[in-house]
Amino acid sequence: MVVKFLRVLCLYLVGVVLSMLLNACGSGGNSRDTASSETGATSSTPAPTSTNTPTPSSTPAANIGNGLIKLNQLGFYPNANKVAVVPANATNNFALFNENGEQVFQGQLGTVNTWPHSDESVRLADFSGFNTAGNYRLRIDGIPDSDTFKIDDNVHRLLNSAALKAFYYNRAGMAISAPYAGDWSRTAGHADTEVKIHASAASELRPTGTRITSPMGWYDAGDYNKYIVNSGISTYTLLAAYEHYPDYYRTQNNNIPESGNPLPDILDEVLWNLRWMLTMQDPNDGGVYHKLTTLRFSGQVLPQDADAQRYVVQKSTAAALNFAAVMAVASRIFSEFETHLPGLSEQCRTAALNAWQWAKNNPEVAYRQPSDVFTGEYASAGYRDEFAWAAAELYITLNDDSYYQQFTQYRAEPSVPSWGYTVALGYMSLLHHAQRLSGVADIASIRTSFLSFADDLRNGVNSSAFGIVMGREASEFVWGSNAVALNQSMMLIQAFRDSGERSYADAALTNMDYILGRNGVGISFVTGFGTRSPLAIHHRPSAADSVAAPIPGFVAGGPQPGQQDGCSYPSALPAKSYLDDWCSYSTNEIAINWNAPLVYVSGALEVIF
Ligand code: G3I
Ligand code: 9MR
Repeated sequence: MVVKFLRVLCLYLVGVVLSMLLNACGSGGNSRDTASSETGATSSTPAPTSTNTPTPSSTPAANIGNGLIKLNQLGFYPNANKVAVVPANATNNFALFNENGEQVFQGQLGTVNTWPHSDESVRLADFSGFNTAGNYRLRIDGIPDSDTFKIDDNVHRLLNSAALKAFYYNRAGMAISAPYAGDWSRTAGHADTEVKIHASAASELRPTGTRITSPMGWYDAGDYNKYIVNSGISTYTLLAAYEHYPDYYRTQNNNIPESGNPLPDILDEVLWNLRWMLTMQDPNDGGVYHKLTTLRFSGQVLPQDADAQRYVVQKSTAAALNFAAVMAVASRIFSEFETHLPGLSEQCRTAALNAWQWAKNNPEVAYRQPSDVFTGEYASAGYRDEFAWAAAELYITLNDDSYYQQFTQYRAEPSVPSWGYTVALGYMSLLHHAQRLSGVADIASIRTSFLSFADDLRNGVNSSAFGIVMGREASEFVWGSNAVALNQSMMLIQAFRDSGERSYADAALTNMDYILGRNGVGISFVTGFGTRSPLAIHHRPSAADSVAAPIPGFVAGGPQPGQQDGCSYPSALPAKSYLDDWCSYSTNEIAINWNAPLVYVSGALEVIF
């Protein structure tokens, strides 16, 4: 750990020194040395192999450059909008240079506007009109050139693979081995074959201390626990990615142990968690345990060294409904693969129905953290949104009108989904299946509600100084703010898919630019991707291993002003309150429900643009 800390410190210092040097160069004009250093730094991006999968680079690039010009550090699609944010005091003109140092485009900066969340006055450089593939830098007199970026048809393809691969790296109960993980291989931890029933979960047939087996699943985040509520939205989002873009995912080879079997890799990944989720249902009554956890968070150790007793804790209404919704979706998707997975679809269907029934009989069972348990809570308040979502999925899968009536009973207007508020996921599924729903479904009203919600998101771009959707309200900067941005994009993509209206897809892309550099701190928030990306995520496997670079493909939680971890932050501003340090679990942790929309959105953009 100490060695690791020193390595990261060294890299950081190298970065600072380089950055100072680059600043010095930049202040005297635009230097070609700056350009070559920055080009070198992009080698942290995993390179494609012959199987088109990312080869992780375990030597992190030093975070160089100063990012004064903020843009998507991976780049842009030829046929899509291309925008950078630049300081307000820049001169009026900007130009684009190719790798040979030739100017290929020039334009005028937009008007000065202030983004309140970072208190920055900025102008936009819009070079959407330039669409030739290649490597470029943006130049403005008086400040250092931008990072080198690409204009490329597949600019987010490797990111999409890596974001999905991150789930593999977070698998519980499996050795992560070298052929798939390179330097990040590790031995298995958390077999979860001797999990105890916690007192809060005791029943007549399973009294306190009963041992059950509940293996597999993904670790939730930087911690090693497994939570049903958060698995709900995460697993659903990956299933939806496949359900909406099956052709894209069928051809993706992500170099995981199951690659090459009859299932697309994304479904193999989902299965690892789905099989665990199935074990979380009490077969005696259909209820679902809220979480599988140690009593306290482990130290900064690898999975195999975190061996405290694990428990399943209390059944809850939210867990039952998240479970029911996911099982309903899984049942319809895995019915396509009956030969490879005989009986799974039916098993999921029965599991969904039993959980739904439990929730109907127990509609208000809140999760209350027992006094001896100190890990994540995921205690959502109010379950109408989960009832509506589960009802929508059961209606689609079973084609039974009574579940549509249930959906209408619980339905609320859509909003950006999160682990605690999932109603929009029901809308998303209903819109996707609109063509094959029975006559009882009032698709016109679902569409009207959804598109009006999407219009509000899309219109955010016009009033944003950064030209992005994220940041319509300061309240969007919550714990996991990057997932707010990504889920906004996922919603906009639904509006695009339903209406064919291109401006929704354009708006979705602005938030991907935000995640990858056009943001308050000018970094790419995804490990291993971009010129400057997080090195010290709050992720136990990344922190406790002997590899300098963090595991790639994880999106950090992102800036938010809560600072609940008590670390020392550089700023209190919502969009700048971010710290690339293990200490910062409230801005620099990673989580499955944040990575899942990264997968969905990056894959969708690859298909759309
Ligand atoms: O709902 C209120 C809202 O009404 C209020 O306006 C707002 C003001 O800050 O707060 C909202 O509550 C926040 C809640 O998330 C819902 O967004 C809390 O402040 C915030 O502290 C809470 O953060 C959660 C965090 O756990 C602490 O409980 C995150 O959403 C959640 O993603 C995170 O999840 C953890 C797990 O517990 C453990 N595993 C790691 C994982 C990621 O950090
Ligand atoms: O590591 C924990 C992280 O996964 C959680 O999201 C976070 C909030 O619940 O808590 C982290 O654990 C911290 C604990 O809450 C307080 N002591 C320090 C722990 C991290 O080092």
